[in-house]
Amino acid sequence: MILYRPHRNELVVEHGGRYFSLPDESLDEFLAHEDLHAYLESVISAGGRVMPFDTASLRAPIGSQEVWAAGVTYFRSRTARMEESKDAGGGSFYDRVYTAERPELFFKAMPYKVVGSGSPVHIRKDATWSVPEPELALCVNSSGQIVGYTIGNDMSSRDIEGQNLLYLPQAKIWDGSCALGPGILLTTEPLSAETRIQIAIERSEQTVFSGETSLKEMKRRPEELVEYLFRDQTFPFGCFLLTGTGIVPPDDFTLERGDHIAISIDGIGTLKNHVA
Ligand code: DO4
Ligand code: MG
Repeated sequence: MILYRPHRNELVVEHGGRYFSLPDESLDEFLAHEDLHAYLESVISAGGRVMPFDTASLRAPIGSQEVWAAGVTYFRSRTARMEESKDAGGGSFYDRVYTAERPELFFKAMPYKVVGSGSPVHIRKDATWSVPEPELALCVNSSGQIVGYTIGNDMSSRDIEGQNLLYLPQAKIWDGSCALGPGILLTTEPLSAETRIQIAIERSEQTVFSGETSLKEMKRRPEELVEYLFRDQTFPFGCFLLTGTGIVPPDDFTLERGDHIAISIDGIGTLKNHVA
């Protein structure tokens, strides 16, 4: 697991419960290593350990990478979008993209807009129906190889998206609308289809929504999404790609300021954010 220690702005490798510092190395440089795993082994065997540190608040594990997202990759997402856009006649678009060969991919965030675990996410002031979208995020290097995984929150304004499909960028992009973390699980092995994605939202210490899905519910393969994203597009520093949500709260649910959102993915950890 690669973590970003916030105050020192330092990359740290967590391995077997111990922390190994990578001073003077940015995530951009780190991801550029041709054989990342051999490099990691050399870091670990060279020692250079750091003391355990407070992981309650971490910088988002991102350097200069753009963040992109896939949509309607789970049946649950298709159904929810069809419902929210039915008055605007958008329903069939979601059904069609769910079954189409080409996936829905959209731009989500510049790195400076991404928050890490422990930092606040925001809801739009002009939105009335706001939800978190818990998603597996792929960490992809500049060659288009998936080198790791993290957790993403694709915060969304469902009322704005439902009014008109052309409002999608406004329903998806604003300050504090994307969270990534807590760290990057580095592996070139695909994650098991049994991997669970879970979310719990607490308000005044009560759980007001919880949900769960697993990667076997995802209709598209991660490699397929990456292949489309890299068509005629270069990412000199690599990129992050959120793979879509399979958990949608009931239609009467909207986030409120002060809510605590915890998103967990087996093998990766928990991304925690409160709504500011
Ligand atoms: O088409 C709208 C976005 C869908 C999305 O973000 C998702 O399915 O996760
Ligand atoms: Mg999404």
